[in-house]
Amino acid sequence: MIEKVEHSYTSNDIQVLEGLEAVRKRPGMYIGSTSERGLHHLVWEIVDNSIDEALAGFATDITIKVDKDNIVTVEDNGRGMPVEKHEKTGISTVETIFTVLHAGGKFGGGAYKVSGGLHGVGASVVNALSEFLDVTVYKNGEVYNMRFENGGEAVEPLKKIGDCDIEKHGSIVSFKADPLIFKETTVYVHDILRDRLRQIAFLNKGIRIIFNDQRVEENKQNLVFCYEGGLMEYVQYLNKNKQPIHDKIVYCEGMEDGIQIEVAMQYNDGYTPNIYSFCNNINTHEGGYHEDGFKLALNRIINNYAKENNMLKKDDEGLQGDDVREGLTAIISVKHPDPQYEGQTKTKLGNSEVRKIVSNILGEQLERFLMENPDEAKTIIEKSMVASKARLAAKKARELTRRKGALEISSLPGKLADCSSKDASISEIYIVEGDSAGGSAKQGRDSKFQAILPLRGKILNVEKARLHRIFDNNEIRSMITAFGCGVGNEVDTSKLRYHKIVIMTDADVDGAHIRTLLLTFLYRYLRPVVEQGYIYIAQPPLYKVQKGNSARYAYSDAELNVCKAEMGDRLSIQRYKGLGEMNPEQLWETTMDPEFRTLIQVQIEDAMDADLVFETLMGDEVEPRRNFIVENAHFVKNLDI
Ligand code: 28F
Repeated sequence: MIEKVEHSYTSNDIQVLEGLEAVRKRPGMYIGSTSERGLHHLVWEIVDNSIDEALAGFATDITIKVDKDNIVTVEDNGRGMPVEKHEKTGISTVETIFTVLHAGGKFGGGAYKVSGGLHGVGASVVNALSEFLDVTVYKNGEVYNMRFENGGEAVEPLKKIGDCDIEKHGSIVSFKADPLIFKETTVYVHDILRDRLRQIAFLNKGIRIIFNDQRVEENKQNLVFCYEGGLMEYVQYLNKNKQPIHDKIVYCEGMEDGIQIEVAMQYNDGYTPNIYSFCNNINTHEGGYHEDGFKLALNRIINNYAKENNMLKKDDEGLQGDDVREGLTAIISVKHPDPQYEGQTKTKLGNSEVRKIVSNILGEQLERFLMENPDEAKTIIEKSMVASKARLAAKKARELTRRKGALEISSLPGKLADCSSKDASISEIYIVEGDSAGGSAKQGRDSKFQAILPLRGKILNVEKARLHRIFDNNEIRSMITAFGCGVGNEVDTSKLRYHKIVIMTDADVDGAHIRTLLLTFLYRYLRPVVEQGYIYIAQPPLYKVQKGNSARYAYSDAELNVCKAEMGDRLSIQRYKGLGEMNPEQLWETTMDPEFRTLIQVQIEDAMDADLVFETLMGDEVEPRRNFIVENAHFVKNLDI
């Protein structure tokens, strides 16, 4: 739990900065975008305030309700927002919170905002972008209410509307996103809300989060997320489709210089590490000093333990980072009063003091864990030693055969039909399933900017292979060389040779499987390329509908029905079973021509859920896999129509 805040906010803490018109003029500046993502941001802004109130020790329950009209209501049982007149603004504090930008955020006297999105801009932004916003406060036996309309205009000042039980206290905010601002959509996605609310609950143990979505079937309307075990339960959840190799989860927490840290970890029998870090409940995809501190401590303690227990020789070069992280699922969560975010997507924690704090606290507690749990210690060290041996053996084998590693290959793969342009920003590479489709694509393409790389059959399931083996796979080596941006820790997207990497597979189950294998590989080994939006999925048509000399293509069953309705009777309908059934012209027309094609940009909204998704698809569990292919694809989004 975060330190209880001794300082009580006074109404003076809010600084008056600028008006809400600025927000409506340039919403992207405040919430990133006005797409689906920006829309959800509204919810997170309000929920964050409730989370802060809970982390300050005053609220235990938070309810998020979405009704049939996509009106969102957030309620907490905290102290209730202050209702008295604010000294600087001369209006009530409630009104100030909802009409003055940058109200909220940091305050002196030891109180600080811990949760908060990348923008962390507060409730006034939500008000500015809402058709209406209604706030109710329960405090000191009294009920207050205020309503805003048309992007934050106060209907009337805050007023007392009644009395309540003296024991009741808290805040309720209802709002409706303004369709004039959110032109694409004002419909919330159940899965996005559910996944993030669950994650918030894992990251803040003990807080009860109730998600009430009135748009879904009645018996599924109420979800309650509350995890007394916090990160410990999070790790269990992430490992649920895997085979853990020890039961007891390593858990540690501590606080130094006002910085709170919490770590949980457990090894499974797989090879890939799954390490996720957070600062103030935000996923720090790009890592940073908390992750560095974690890695340092893990390395140091495991090596020390192995040497002290004579599992490693004293003069042995020891276990390396990759060895001790093989098959490790870990969550590192820090809460920092003044976080600095860096990196390309501002998701890298830049506070250098955090490294030492995490390394010290984790080091001490991990050491104790290993001493107190010799069986788990033995299992963990043995796994790292096997990884180390495999790494050394692979290295030796490579040296012996003098085979060059994937990174050192200088010439492009033979199967690649490259484009003539050297300008990466306009260049595209199609990864095509099978030689025959590859042939059509080569003939049909515009060779100025479109390159084709045919892959033969199924590519290696990297989820099931050790790091060093994946580079022996020809298809994977071809891709790495063609892309030109390196692999793994060395990825440099400025060297990417194509700014669109398009996966083009058949529209059947096998095609979906190959696509998943490719995405898994890209996600594991070229993550920045995925995160920065360079990966696309081509959409070949499912049907050709012909009547006399005129033909149309349908990309879904719904479109087929439209074609049928519009084109009348006596149609010949051809169902495409594979790309190979299209001739080069058809492939160009329907799937590759930038004027007409549909590309789906792969967006990993949340690396963690994507990982679960991949895990579900690729793991040993058969049942969850089938469910995914039909139901979920919300990490992909429509782009280029
Ligand atoms: C549904 C969304 O926004 N809950 C909130 C509080 C409680 C206090 C507070 C909020 C005062 C000067 C900012 C109460 N009593 N839920 C919420 N609960 N804000 S927002 O204070 C706001 C500060 O500027 C609160 C004593 N101290 C703080």
